[in-house]
Amino acid sequence: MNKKILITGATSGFGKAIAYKFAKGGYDICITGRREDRLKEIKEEIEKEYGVKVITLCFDVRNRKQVEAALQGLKAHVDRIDILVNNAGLASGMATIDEGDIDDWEVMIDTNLKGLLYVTRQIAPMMRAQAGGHIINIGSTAGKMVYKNGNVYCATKYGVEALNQAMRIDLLPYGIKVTAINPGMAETEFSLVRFKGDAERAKNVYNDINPLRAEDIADIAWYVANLPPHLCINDLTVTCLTQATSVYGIKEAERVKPDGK
Ligand code: NDP
Ligand code: 8X3
Repeated sequence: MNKKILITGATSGFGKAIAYKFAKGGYDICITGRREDRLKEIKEEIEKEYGVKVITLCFDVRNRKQVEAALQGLKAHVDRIDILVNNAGLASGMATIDEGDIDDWEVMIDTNLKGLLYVTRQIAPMMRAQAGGHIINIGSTAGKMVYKNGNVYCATKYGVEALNQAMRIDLLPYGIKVTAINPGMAETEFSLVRFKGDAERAKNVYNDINPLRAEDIADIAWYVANLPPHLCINDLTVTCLTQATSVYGIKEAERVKPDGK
């Protein structure tokens, strides 16, 4: 029987790439998100390409009742979940604390923290009962160091960092691995969402930095999920070559190349 992975926020970016990576590796997949058309498209493509089973669950992670109903329903169809990837998340806006839009703050807190908790609260008991499993939390370099105008987004990712540690402690007796993957700048739909559809501003974020790609994070998720049973990577931070921290980076043009240019 194939292993099973549940990935939240799999309609684009990291989540989608992780779905394809694990499907290719022979996992049955459960993908979630709010955009049902995309979920259906991905399901069709993965089933055709890799012959594994794909379950789609369309819900908003901010809505506790929707999360509970969808994941209770899932439990009626699958006997176990081997891996949960808590990935669904976003940044909304960028502003100083005195000018920030409170609606943006609520969206980020409700999605990145409360949504992650609602999902985990449904799946952790299942993993406890099966005495094993792996929770992979997608944090960020923004949860390691605060940057200007990042205030509330950073706070949510610091929260994910705290929850990642807490989950590992709480779930230790049940052989459940808990890993945070903390990416730096990655070109997905992240900035398009943050800047509310302003494609030019979003594109500009990644100008001449050779950013991380969604597939890089999928490769890392595959690596951390396929270590020997007695090993658990607790916390992994990854940036592109032009980024040192969430506040310091350079352009590709500034990087000294092996030929001295
Ligand atoms: P994308 O915008 O490409 O993907 C975000 C995913 O989250 C989408 O599938 C979206 O699905 C889902 N999502 C967002 N809000 C909700 C919601 N309320 N309910 C259900 N699903 C939701 O961005 P990324 O792939 O880059 O982001 C994935 C994670 O990685 C996020 O947690 C982000 O904070 C984190 N991250 C991103 C970095 C980057 O630079 N790109 C770096 C570090 C961390 P849908 O819209 O269909 O609901
Ligand atoms: C996303 C990376 O640097 O835009 O978490 O906050 S950053």
